[in-house]
Amino acid sequence: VIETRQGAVVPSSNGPGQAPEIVPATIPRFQTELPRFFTYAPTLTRNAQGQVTQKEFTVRIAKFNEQQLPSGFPSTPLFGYGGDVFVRYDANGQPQPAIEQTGPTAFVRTSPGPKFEQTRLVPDVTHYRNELAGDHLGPVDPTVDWANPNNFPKPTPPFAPFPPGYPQAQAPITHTTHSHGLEVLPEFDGTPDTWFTINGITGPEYVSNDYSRPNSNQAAPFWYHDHAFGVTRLDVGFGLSGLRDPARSGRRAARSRRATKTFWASRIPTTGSRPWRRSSQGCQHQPPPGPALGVTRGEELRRAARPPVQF
Ligand SMILES: [Cu+2]
Repeated sequence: VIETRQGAVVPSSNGPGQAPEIVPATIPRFQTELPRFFTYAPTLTRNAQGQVTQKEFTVRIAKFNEQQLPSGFPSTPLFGYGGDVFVRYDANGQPQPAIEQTGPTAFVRTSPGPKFEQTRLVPDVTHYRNELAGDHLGPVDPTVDWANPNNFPKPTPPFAPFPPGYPQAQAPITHTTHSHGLEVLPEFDGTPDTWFTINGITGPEYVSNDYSRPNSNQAAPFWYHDHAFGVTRLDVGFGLSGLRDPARSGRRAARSRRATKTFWASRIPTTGSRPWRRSSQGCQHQPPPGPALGVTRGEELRRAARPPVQF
């Protein structure tokens, strides 16, 4: 017997404008299936032979609300990755994740974010758009070294409690997306000082928020997450993470399910060597895998430039 005491929401004792508090033990467990991930729908560039030579994504990061607690409870204010994704429509007309990368697309924003499904050695260009307007929802701590877009002096004791904390720290919200585990150029890796804000303030190592990446890794699930300096814990906690799947195969559905489980388990093992890959262009033989670790940046890029062999 599952005891449900839905709606056990009490007004916040933190004052007006603050989130209501819910006694954790009153939230019924095992009420909702883990969601499948949507997959970003890229714009494809093809060569004269019709082979895909580049995938282009636009990813919009913004505040939104999502039903993360069981139905009957309030939705949760979050930060989320959004973009055009492949969908199928259920009987209620609601978009659901599509397995095949064809058919209708729609804009969705989810947390965790939609999944990048990528083809090894097909580079991508991803346009990250920081649309996080207004104040951060969590307590930005300006007493640590952090992005500090307003460049205001580090506070000294006695420190202001949160809420309201320090208004100069709560807005604008800094963001950069790190692609965890991918071989990429450092300026397109979302390292902490590459952050940017909705109003054009940028970190000291910012180069561009249009990232290009070679996708040279062996087939494996990877993940992406916010990495802004000093606020990563808050931004990821508020929802900014998602999954990357850099190899397509004929067994896409099985792999998608496996990758989803892997992500939810917060464990990102490699899937090992995969010398064969079936694609819409037929079988492609992969260049021999090199060591996963210890390769130089130059070697990574040479590998990235090496085309797959068609036969
Ligand atoms: Cu990471």
